[in-house]
Amino acid sequence: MTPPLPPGQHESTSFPRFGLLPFAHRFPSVFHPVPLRISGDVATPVEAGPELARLARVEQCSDFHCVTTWTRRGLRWSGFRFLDFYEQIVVPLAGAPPEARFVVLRGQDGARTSLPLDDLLAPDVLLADRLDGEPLPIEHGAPLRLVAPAHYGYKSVKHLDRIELWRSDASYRPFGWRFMVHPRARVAYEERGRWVPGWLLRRLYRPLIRPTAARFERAMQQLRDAQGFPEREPSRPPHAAPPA
Ligand SMILES: Nc1nc2c(c(=O)[nH]1)N[C@H]1C(S)=C(S)[C@@H](COP(=O)(O)O)O[C@H]1N2
Ligand SMILES: [Mo]
Repeated sequence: MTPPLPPGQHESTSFPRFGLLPFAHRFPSVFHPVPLRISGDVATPVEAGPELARLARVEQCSDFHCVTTWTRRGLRWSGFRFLDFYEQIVVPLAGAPPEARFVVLRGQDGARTSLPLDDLLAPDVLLADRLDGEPLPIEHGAPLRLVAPAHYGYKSVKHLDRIELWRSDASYRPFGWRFMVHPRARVAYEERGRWVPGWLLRRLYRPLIRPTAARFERAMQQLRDAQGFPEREPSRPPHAAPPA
């Protein structure tokens, strides 16, 4: 039996390309795997490229909950646990301080968000590069995205290329209106936004779903038309390690 949906969510039959409107027409500059830059309060800022591919690959089926109330159930992601990435790359290579508490995640399109480090170390948080048995499409965050199933979709940054570890959130400026951004955004607690209750945001957001999805799809179609995109690089597996 499928478990009930979280409070205020309804099941979507499609999985639309989605986000805040300013990002509809922004795309990553690089679609093939890019190194993940790790910086902030670390001893040595580093880039993780082939190191990522050496982590244990995991497959995971999870539901995806957008804050505007649509949920896409049973997406089959493949990638690497953030926990493994943290323990095997960030701590030893970048020298993350034991007091690091706060993580800023940035996408190639300029999108950014943050989460407490503890939330990211949950075993179901992935750095995903595949979806439903295929390389991650541009629509859904190529070449690499975060997948944090217990959090609203706006924490799952697409086109991820930078991660910053910080001791505090002192200098972080979230994108968008403050009321729309909850520091944790846990779906189970309906932490849709800050100050404004979840049940009220449901009503404000629902009418925006269709026009937003339509805008994102139009922008994607324009990119396909303009570039003959997306054309994948057939010979190159995502995050392939260089030949030994
Ligand atoms: N880089 C980037 N990441 C992003 C967004 C975005 O616009 N740009 N939108 C967020 C929001 S609000 C949602 S609901 C999901 C949508 O993911 P999808 O486009 O794969 O459905 O991505 C999140 N991550
Ligand atoms: Mo969203």
